[in-house]
Order: sequence, then C-alpha cells, then structure tokens
Amino acid sequence: MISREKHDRMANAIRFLSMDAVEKANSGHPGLPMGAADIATVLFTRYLSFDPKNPAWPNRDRFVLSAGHGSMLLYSLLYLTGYEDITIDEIKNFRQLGSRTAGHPEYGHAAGIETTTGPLGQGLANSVGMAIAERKLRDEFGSDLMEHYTYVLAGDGCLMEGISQEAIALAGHLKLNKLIVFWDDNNISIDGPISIADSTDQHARFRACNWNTIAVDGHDPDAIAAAIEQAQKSDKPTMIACKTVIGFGAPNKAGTHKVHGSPLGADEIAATRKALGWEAEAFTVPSDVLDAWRLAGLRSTKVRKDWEERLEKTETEKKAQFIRRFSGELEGSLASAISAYKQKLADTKPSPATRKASEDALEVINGVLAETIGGSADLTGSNNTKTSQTHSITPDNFSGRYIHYGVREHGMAAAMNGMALHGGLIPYSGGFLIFSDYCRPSIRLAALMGIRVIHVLTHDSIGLGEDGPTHQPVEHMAALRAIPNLLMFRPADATETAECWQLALESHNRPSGIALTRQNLMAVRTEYEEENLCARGAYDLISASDAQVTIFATGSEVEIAVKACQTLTAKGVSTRVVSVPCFELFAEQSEDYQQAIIGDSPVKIAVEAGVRQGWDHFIGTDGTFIGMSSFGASGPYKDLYRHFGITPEAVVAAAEAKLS
Ligand SMILES: Cc1ncc(C[n+]2csc(CCOP(=O)(O)OP(=O)(O)O)c2C)c(N)n1
Repeated sequence: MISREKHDRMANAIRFLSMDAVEKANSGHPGLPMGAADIATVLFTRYLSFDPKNPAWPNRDRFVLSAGHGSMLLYSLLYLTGYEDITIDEIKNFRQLGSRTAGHPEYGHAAGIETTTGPLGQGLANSVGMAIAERKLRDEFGSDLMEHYTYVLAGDGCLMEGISQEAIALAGHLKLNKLIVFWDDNNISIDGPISIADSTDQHARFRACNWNTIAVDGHDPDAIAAAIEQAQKSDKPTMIACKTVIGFGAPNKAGTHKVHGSPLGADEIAATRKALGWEAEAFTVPSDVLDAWRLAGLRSTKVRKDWEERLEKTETEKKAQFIRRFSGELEGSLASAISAYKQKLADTKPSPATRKASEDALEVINGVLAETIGGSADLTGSNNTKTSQTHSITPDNFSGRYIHYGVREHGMAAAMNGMALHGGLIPYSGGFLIFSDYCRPSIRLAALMGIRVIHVLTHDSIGLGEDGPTHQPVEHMAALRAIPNLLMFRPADATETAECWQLALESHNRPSGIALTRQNLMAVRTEYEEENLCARGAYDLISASDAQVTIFATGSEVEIAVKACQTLTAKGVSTRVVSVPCFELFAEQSEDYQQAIIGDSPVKIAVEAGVRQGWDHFIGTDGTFIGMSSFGASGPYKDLYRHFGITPEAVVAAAEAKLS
C-alpha cells in the first residue's frame, strides 16, 4: 500500500520532470501532466498490468494518452517505471530532433507508446479498436490468453472533437466494458475556460451512449482508485470524470490556460518547488521516489510470467496461431490460394465490378486468414466486404469477424488503427472512396505509424453514375496518393484486384486503400501470370515495339485504354498500354524499370477519371491527360463518360491530333 505522502511524491516526480523538460525545450505542455499526475500515479502503481522489461507482452493492459500534447506525462511514466527506451537523457532531449521524446507521443519511437496521439480525439477512438480487439481475441483464444483493460486519458479537447462521438457511441453499443476512460476534467483549453465554447453535460452524453460514468476528485488517490475498481466491474464502458486543476502545484498559473502549452518560467518553477516541497534539482528524482516507481514497474512481472506459462501449456496449434497472429506474419498458404484463384480467373475471364471482384478475392483470403476482421460504415451491400466467413459481431457475441460500424467513417478508421496496433488482427473497412475525406485524419495517422490497415473504397469515380457529384470522387486518388507511406491501389479487373489485395496484406508496415468500381469491367488480364504484376506499381499490359503512342491508365479506365489501343493499332499506329495500379509501388522500382515503363513514345496519354495531379510523372508536362477537371454530374454512367470525354474515341482522337 502506498501512503498518501509517498503517492504525492511519486506524482510530483511526474510534475517536475514535465516542468523541467518543457522548460529546457522551451516548448511543450506542462499543464496536463501536472494536473493528471495523480490519476496516472494511481493507475500505474496500483492497476495497470504492464511490464517495462517485456513491453510487447500481448496481454498487457493498454494505456492511451489521447491528449497527446501532454506527452511529458507518458514519457515521465515510462522513464520512472523503467522502460529502457526512455532514459533521463531522452527526457532532457524532449522535443529535440532525433530524440524518442517527440513533441507528441509517436508510435514506434519507444516501447510503451501504444499509439501516436496529438490530433485530439484520435487516441480515444483508437482505444475503442483496442478494446474491440481484446474482446474479439478473448472470444477466440479464451481469457487464459487474452483478457485485459484498455485505459485512456482524454482531455476536454478530445471530447469536443466530433470523432469522440463516433467512438463513444460505437464503444457503448458494443458494450466494451473493459474500456475505461479518464476525462481530465480541468475546465481549461487553449483559448481559456471551456465555458467559452462548450456547454455539454458529458455525463449525460456518455450515459446516452450506453456508458457508465463516475465523477471523482482527480487529486484524491483513494477516490480515483475506488472509481477504477467500480469501473472494472461495470458491464459497460466507463468514463471517470476526474476534476483536476491544470498545472496543479504552480502557485500563480495553476488553473489557467497560461499553463496549458508554455514553459512555466524559472520563477514559477521555483515557486512550485517551494509549494510542493520538492528539493531535488532539475531532472533529478530522489532515490526513494525513483525506487518506488521502479518497484511499480515490476508489479506485473508475476502476472506476465503466469501468462507465459499458460501460453506454453496451450495446445500446440492454438499456441502457434496465437504467436503467428501477434507476429503479424501471414499464413504460408495464402500465396498459393491466391495463385489458384488467379488461375481460375484466367480460365473464366469474368467481368465483374471490381468491388465484386474484391468480395471474391476476400472470400479466398478470409478462408485462409482467420485474423482478418471486416466491416463497413453502413454500406455492406455496396462495399462487398462481407464474405461467407465473416458473420456479424454483436454486442453480446464476438465470435463473428464483421463489424457494423454504423455511419461512422472516422470512428471506423480510427478503431481499425487501434485494432492493428493491438495486434492479432488485420482490419479492413468498407466505405465509399468519396468519404475517405471523412476518415482521412485516421488514414494519415495509420501511414505515419506504419501499420497495416486496409481500406476498401468503392464507388471510385463518375462511374458510380446517378448518385451524382456529391458521391463521385474526383480529387480523391490524388489526395490519397499525397499521403506518404500509404499505398493507394486502383485495380483494373478481377485479377489485378486479387493481386492488389495480396500486396496490401503483405505490406506489414503501411496502410493501403483499394479503390474499386461500382460498374462492371471487362477482364484485361486474360493470361495467367504466376508473378504479381501489380507489385511493380505499373507494368506493360499491351507491349509494342517502337510504340508511337503509350497510354497509361488505372482501374476502370484501363478498359478504355485497351479499346483505344486496339483502334490505333488497327489504324497502323504502334501503341502500348501501361496499367498503373499503384503509383507508390512504381516509385519504388529501379530507375531503369521506371524509365523503361515510361518509355520514349512521342505521344503519351494518361486516362483516369480523376484530376491530372500526379500524372505528369508519367506523361510529362506536355503529355495528354484525359480525365476530370471539374466535379462530376448525376446521370447514367455511360452518359457521364461520354459527357466528360473519357472514352476510347477521345483517346484515339487525342493521339491522332498529337501525331498529325
Ligand atoms: C484535432 C486537433 N485540433 C487542435 C489541436 C491543437 N490543440 C492542442 S491541445 C488543445 C486544447 C486541448 O484542451 P484540453 O484537452 O482541455 O487540454 P488541456 O488544456 O487540459 O491540456 C488544442 C486545441 C490538436 N492537437 N488537435
């Protein structure tokens, strides 16, 4: 049992490390770590199941600092509890180039950082995915191997962001009772008191979303402990509103927005030292306090060892699956299953919409990989993301592999990030490409973190037809291609769709988006190729020696390119077609390969039912682009293609005009 006096000194260690690091960096946010130090101290010294020496232990509790600007809270905790990645020098190098202690916590910089946070609300929404993953894997592997809590610290900012509504509604609906959120209820954000911008009754809001809520004094360790114990027994997720004082301990600045995001200054730090009775020098933690923290870091060693014993005793096949799933490795048989499927496609040459082709590919994939977990933001029938293996998950039954996310694209994408970070699952979504805008911040974070989530983005152009310009993506491929470390695929037929799925699954360290059509497409890959041709990002679909014309195209427009090529060839114009399913993979090929694919035809034409941005790399600034330069329109899709001039005839005419 930790005495009150000891607790206070342990919490003050967080406060002073945070103050000192922000002061030295001359930037950062001391207010939150100082205010939330008591909550964190109770959680980490009494409840959180974690092991700094084995930070990746799959059954650890997860702790997410959703209010990422308070990063020094997390760094202090990681240093104090003994994570090797965060040394006192890292604390001293807070916010410096190359340090692990970046301005906001970045996944991958140090063990113990469970997700990248900073964009407010994201961490809270990630934690919903972590809690889903825990619940799902508990169902699958049993509580001997998987049963843990997910704790979150969220601020007023997290709760004001719209994404929080999607997240809490989904968590409440799914009754994720092992999700426990501490709301740092300090009444302050950057502009001043919360009252200048918000009047929400947060308790009423969470309760309306099927949560349990508790209110405590966030500086009373026993009250915090009692609340955690109550929350652990709840049959719903719990929000614990912790009334705190931002910048707790700073005599002149505590409780004001002045302490939110600026160094306190030497005088105020000196005054805080006096007020809290802290005599140690900057960056020095008194040995009795450090020892107490290091002991807290050892608390769960036995729990972790017991878990390892249970894993050891688990039946061989189940144990191997659990280990494989958490390693992220795919089943060895996936590649041969996809090859066999490609062989079948070459034999039958079907011409489905690529969204349907994606469903067919998923039918093969989901039959081999038990770790895929699908879903859709209320567009299941349109996205074709549900296969025979993926029964729906319900609040009381997690044996399924399919999540009805509701009309919540942003919450879906953020929850998927949480599942991927948790480990053991490969999440894929369903949504319209146009609404990638609604989940872009989470897709961007997946790319920044380098995690494997796969977004199925259907209805990928004016080809969706009658729903009109509100639903027709125009700039979306270009906008998504602009995100570093995201693979954006736009397959041309069923074979390319299968290949793109394989590439997305094999991309362990980055997210993918697969843009798919609503309309049927002819098979353009008619011969079986063992090699995954899409892996090179762009390849010769129709070769020609001394080509006068090269036509580059993606997705549904490859069919147009092929037809134009046939006409031009019949007219005696040597023409080749390059299919470009993935810009990013192409950019990673050797210079020679890229040069060879781009080639030196006097006429280069790109066809994509989107904006030109990005295409000059292939066709040059003097190349011809056939695509969109405005929003689309409502009408039957064939009329739209004619109206916007994206047809084989237009390609032929453009080529002839250039050649003449
Ligand atoms: C999506 C997003 N918008 C804006 C910001 C900039 N920002 C960082 S902290 C903050 C205020 C947060 O207030 P609160 O959560 O109450 O934190 P506290 O003041 O208690 O530290 C804002 C607007 C951000 N990080 N993320």
